[in-house]
Amino acid sequence: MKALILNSGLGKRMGIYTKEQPKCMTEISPSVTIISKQLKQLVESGIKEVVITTGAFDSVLMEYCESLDLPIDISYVKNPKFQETNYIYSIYCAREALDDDIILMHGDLVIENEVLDNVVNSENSCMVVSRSLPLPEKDFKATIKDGKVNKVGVDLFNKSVAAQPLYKLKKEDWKKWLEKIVEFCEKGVTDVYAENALNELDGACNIFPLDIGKALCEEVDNPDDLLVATLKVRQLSIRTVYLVFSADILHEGHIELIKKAKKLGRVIIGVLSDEVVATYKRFPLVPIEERRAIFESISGVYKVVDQETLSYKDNLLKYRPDIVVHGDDWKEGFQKPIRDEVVTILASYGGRLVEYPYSNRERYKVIEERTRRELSLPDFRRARLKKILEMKGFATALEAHSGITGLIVEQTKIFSNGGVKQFDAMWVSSLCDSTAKGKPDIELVDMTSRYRTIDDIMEVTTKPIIFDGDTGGLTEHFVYTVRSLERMGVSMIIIEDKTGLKKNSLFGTEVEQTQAPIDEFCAKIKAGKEAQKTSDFMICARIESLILEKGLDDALKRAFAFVRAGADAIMIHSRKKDPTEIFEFLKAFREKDSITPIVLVPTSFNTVYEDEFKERGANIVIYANQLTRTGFPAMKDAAETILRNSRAKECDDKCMSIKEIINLIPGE
Ligand code: SPV
Ligand code: MG
Repeated sequence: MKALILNSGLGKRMGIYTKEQPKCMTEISPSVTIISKQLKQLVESGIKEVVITTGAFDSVLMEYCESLDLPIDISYVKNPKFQETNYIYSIYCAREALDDDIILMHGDLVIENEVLDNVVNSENSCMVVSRSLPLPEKDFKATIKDGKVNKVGVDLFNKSVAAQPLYKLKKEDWKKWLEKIVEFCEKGVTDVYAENALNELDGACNIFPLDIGKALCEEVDNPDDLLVATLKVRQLSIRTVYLVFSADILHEGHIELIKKAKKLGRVIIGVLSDEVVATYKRFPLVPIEERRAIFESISGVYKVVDQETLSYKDNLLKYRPDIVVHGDDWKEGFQKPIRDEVVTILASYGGRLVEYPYSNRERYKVIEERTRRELSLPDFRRARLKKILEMKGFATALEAHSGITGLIVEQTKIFSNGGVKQFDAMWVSSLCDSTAKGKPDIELVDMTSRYRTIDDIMEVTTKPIIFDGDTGGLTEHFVYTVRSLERMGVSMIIIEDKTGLKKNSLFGTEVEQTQAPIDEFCAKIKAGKEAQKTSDFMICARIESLILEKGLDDALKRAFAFVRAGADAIMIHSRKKDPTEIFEFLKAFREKDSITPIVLVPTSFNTVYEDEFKERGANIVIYANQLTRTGFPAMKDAAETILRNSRAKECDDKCMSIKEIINLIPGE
């Protein structure tokens, strides 16, 4: 595709401005001329070749254009009869160089970037028109017939629309028009508009009207026009464009979007906070400070601001951008409510939304996959639980006891209010790990086997892991466990203050269980803390006083002692349905310690919502066994159904489809 810019005219009505140079060299903003703006816009639209027709001051123009040093190949064709002919003859002179799709424009047009882009990207031949503007007195008007531009002229006042001499002409359409131009000129008709030749084709050129509304595309014929154009260019230059990035990986799709946004005005980038990204997408690899710095370093980005919510509302009301730019991928799916809100807010103050096709889905998937792999590496994974707690102050974990249950914790998301909700971490429960192996929860499944479970989960997931370490075993063994888990990338071990044969806490006092003496358990915690190599790994002390009905005071005494011994967190357990004793513990503990994270396992006291636990001072809520307790009854039911029916058909409705299974497992 080539551009043809017509600059042979004398521009006499411009007075002093055209005394020593052609009209297109008139400045419309400091150091920007009409032609420099046009050429830069063409370069940015991807045009590589331009033909400029010249006339008066041709060498001044040529020298000027070359001095701009733009990456575009310019050829100049002089109309030797520029004094007595119109631009139809200039085109005739340049005809040999025009065997291509053509962007045809007058050299005195001041055009808004978006308009030129739309013309260049038009699939059909088109001419810029505006149904929103009044018919201009002196400029072109066009009549439309059968959806196409039929006639163009300055005298068409009936049933016409305002039009500007900016066209895209597909080669086959342009050929027809050019042949007519040649015909006119060879007959000696050279003092008319090129459009007079077009009008003889009566719509056969297939030029479609491209309605630009009130966007800027105006000819500068006299100093008044110049003043208006200058003001409009100034207004456009201070127009603000807002776009938000949720991802921490910058790929060419984002850069493309920023480039497009820059053409619309001053770019303000909203960077989603780490918390929002972690909650709604996945944990960000690059923290907000660095993401902010990356965007700030992109040339042409006017301002970078934080966006603390997925909703744009606060920032739209604060910065009132003229335009919001986004890929068109949010028209459907979970982001739609966010988009709807943006549209409503923009409409409330006269802003508008510009959407571009989201074309990098596949590429993005590849990069995202690479990122996920990085997130699953031990150092990244281990540190993440602490980071989530620092960031949000609260995390949820769901039990996983195998690769597939790990994938369920990893991938399960629900979409609501334009956001996504998902679990932050995984709990490798001793109860569920033992149950999956058909064994009782009495520390019978040895560490090697437990590590195998962790490895299976880790191989296919990225979320941080909280490991149920039972009693931690002998202190001499515990230090090795700590180092092994830390090396694997586990984030936290929880050990309970029991000694002897451990039984599951939910048995309570129905079975014999012995609580470890405080000093003995403190020594174990201390040894564990000394054994670990990084500061990321956490040892959480679990207090069984309420389970064993030893009372709140005993629980608190132990909690403070364990914290003093170095515990990074405290888990308080209860098997009562009523959460009162848990609430009492939270209150009393928080009165003295506002920092140490508190972990809860609300299997019995399960009527309380996460928000309430959080408000009362808890930091991690573990759903400790729900996948196991829902999964195995379903399997048992399937087995009985097959036995009852002597075939599997009756099971069908209870089964996940093979397709769903395949989709659950990445890379299948
Ligand atoms: C587990 O999930 O193994 C636990 C929590 O230790 S509980 O079963 O409630 O004791
Ligand atoms: Mg357990």
